[in-house]
Amino acid sequence: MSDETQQEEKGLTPEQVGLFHEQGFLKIGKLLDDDLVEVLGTEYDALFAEAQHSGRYRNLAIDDTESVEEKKQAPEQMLQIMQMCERSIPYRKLLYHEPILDMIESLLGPNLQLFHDQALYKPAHQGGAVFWHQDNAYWKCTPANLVSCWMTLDEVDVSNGAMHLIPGSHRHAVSHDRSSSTSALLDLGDKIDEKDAVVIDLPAGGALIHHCQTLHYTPPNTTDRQRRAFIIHFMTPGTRNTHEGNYIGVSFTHPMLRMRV
Ligand SMILES: O=C(O)CCC(=O)C(=O)O
Repeated sequence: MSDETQQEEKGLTPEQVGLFHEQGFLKIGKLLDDDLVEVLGTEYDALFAEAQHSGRYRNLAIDDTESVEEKKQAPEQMLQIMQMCERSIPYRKLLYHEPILDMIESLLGPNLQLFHDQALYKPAHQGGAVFWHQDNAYWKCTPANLVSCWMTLDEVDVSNGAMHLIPGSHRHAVSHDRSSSTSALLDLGDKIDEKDAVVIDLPAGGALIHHCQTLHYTPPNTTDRQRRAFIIHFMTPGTRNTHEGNYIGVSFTHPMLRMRV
């Protein structure tokens, strides 16, 4: 096989790129092999156990300002650790996983910088929802072209917290309100017609890519199966955070992940 042919096989096909631009998301299916899922799952469990002990996590289902005890005892648990890559070598290594970077390069070009990563954990029986939103309503980044790779460590379907997305919604920014039930989340609530949503089932080690303006939601998890997800949010260098008005410089927190300048 020639180098040229091998090169063509990397990343997304032109059809997948076209579908991403049309829908604002793309289902990849199984991406991470089972050995890697095992390593990441063990690390995930250890980091959440440590976080629930130290308080270094958020429960997005309740108010941002609650104490560790209140976070733990809340009836709904939508648990978040930001920047797993600053706590864990396997998660730092995952940022550089070639098959992920090849796919993102197909969408953003060869210079890729980390915006941030996060783990979003819905424990069995009491996993809370992430309400309808566009990511860039939180981030306010410009240009609004960031792309996220959402990965699962468990089999995920509609009953334990699968991703719901509205095709084509990435074309326009929508104005958001704070949720009335938790100050941690935005919520578009009844502005969304759920009949338009596509629900993405994935196996453990599965992946979905979405644009930062695609409207999405994940429902509560009331099953006896946990739902562990991990997300890498990618940007191009020169992205500006309009909260602060600054370019997001290259740093330990926002490393370059691939560079061909
Ligand atoms: O994992 C979830 O439940 C929500 C994920 C999400 O909102 C995102 O990928 O931006």
